Amino acid sequence: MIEDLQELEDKAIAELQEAQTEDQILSIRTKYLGRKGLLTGLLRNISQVPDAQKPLFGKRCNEVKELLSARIEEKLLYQFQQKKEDALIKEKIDVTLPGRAVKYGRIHPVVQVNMEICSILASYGFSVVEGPEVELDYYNFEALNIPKDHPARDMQDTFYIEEGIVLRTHTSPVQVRVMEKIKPPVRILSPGKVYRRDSDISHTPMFHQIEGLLVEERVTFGDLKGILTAFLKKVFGDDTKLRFRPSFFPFTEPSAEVDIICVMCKGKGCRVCSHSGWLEILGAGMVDPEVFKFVDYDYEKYNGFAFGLGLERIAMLKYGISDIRLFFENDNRFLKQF
Ligand code: FA5
Repeated sequence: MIEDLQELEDKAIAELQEAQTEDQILSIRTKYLGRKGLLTGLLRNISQVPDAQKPLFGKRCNEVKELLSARIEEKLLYQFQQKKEDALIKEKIDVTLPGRAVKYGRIHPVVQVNMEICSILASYGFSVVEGPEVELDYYNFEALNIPKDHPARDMQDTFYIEEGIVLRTHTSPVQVRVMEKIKPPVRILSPGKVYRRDSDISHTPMFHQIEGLLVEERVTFGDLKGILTAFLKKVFGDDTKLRFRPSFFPFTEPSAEVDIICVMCKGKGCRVCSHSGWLEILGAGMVDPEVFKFVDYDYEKYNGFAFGLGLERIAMLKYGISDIRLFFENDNRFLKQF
């Protein structure tokens, strides 16, 4: 029996040397050391060993078991390391390959124009304030001298949230909110989104305006004209042609609209300017004393002017863009030109 043990050990070691894969090693372990394995079988037959040899046989069995277990573990570890090394060689990364280029975003042209205009107006002493986009009917219309049945409400097709609450149709409600809070002198501008039921190549349902408001003593229409002309020449260049046209807004009196010569057709008339040669970019006027009454300003002492300009229109003119809707399509090929 002791000789059988030696033979078993030699065979197992030889088979282990031949084994190439993890599966082969594991099956050798089962064959010799498993519950129904050859070594376990020999041990089970210990009753057939003469009594005198039993301690030696038992000892040898344990030695063989320990030796085989150790060799099997060694071989498994070797196999595992070998596999890891093979994988490392196969998955080698070429660190000299150039990396993928990162695509940088650009500042949206409307945001660029907004920043430029705000910084020019800030240099005239105007400071930026913001107002809510979901607005009370009171601020959007009522306190701007546009009562419920006033025909001027039709000028701005309104999105209603519910009775008495609208998506603001212009930035002018910020005028009232500011005047409710502070006493003159006032010099503010308020950029932001506004909403109207309107859509064609020069109108979108959401667009951006900048509101300007100045209230002091002895302000004249000449001051308004002077500031707007100086500021528009800074934005569009000194030789830009602009015109002031008489207009009507319930919250300013007198009122005007300012047009810039259409950059697409240089004033000849085209689809973008509705064949007029001009594009309207802002509305303005002297603050109507009726509005001052709503905010408890002394309209005998103070007067002022206000203006509201359309940012997309300005960006269209500045960059020669023929369709306002391009600003909202988020096409990278369009946006990366600015
Ligand atoms: C107003 O919204 C007045 N609140 C402006 C104002 C302020 C007048 C203060 C007097 C005093 P108007 O509806 O004209 O006015 O709009 C002002 C500018 O917004 C227009 O000149 C135009 O440039 C732009 N605009 C108007 N509707 C749209 C639209 N649907 N899409 C893009 N731009 C528009």
